[in-house]
Amino acid sequence: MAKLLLLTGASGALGRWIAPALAERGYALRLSDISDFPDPLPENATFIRADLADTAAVAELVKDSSVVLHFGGISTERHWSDIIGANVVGTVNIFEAAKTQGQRVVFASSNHTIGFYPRGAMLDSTDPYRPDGYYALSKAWGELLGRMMYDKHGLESVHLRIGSAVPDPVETRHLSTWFSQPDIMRALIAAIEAPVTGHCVVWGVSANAERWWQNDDADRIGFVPQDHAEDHGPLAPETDPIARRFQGASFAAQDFTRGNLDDPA
Ligand code: NAI
Ligand code: 15L
Repeated sequence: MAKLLLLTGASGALGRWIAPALAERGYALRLSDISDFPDPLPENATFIRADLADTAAVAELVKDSSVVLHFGGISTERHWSDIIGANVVGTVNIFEAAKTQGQRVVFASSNHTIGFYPRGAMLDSTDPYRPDGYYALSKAWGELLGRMMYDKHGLESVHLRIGSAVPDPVETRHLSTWFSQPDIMRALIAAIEAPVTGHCVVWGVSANAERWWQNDDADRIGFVPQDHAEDHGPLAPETDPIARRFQGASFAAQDFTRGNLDDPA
């Protein structure tokens, strides 16, 4: 029988193309979001509207699924009080519900967990967090929650630290951060189908020549990216000097008030 995947954030930019792509590969889908799914439902898919901050509703969503793909939540920098409910409480609700039946969680984490590293710095997935805002902190929280859930309860999770998941690269930074749609599907299938994952952190980035990220747990799930941002060009340069300096770009630049950039890191 086909695996039943729960996909949160199904009505979002990524959810709307991940859902039909997973359906085409034969998975049964339980889609969920706080907003209605705007497209015709893919084959073998149902949709349940729910707020991730609603503990009981999330428990029902997760129940009897095979794997949870947790893509729901706020996906940009916002006031911390908005982020707490959807991203912090919401992600606890997902992991606590998964703990009951032992579903693996695939978490849509973000490059913004390390957004305050300078551009060009080559990072391993084990390098210390340098979150570039409250959104980024909520993603670091999700990764650490997964770490604790595995160490304490043996609950598996795969944390995809996604760079820029856009159909085509459109700015210079994307030469480093782009994550193509086919590569996202490769990563998701690997995360769903790997016999064992433990807790792992995998850079969600294509095989870009100028990528800044290396040495992660991709081998453990058998994910090999194949696409290259440099095949798409030329790309527009960014103008904001703060954004240009940091890996997290505009997220790092938002509400940036540190005066002297020459102070110690
Ligand atoms: P998006 O903002 O288009 O989709 C997120 C979805 O979550 C929306 O449909 C929204 O209605 C839903 N949502 C928000 N609050 C909710 C709540 N309280 N309860 C239930 N659903 C709620 O974002 P996108 O681009 O599709 O990203 C999907 C995931 O991947 C997000 O978690 C994002 O942080 C992560 N990600 C995306 C990247 C990208 O390049 N698109 C890069 C890094 C991470
Ligand atoms: C993210 O985490 C955001 O959700 C997405 O909208 C992009 O801005 C992406 O990072 C990025 O860094 O390009």
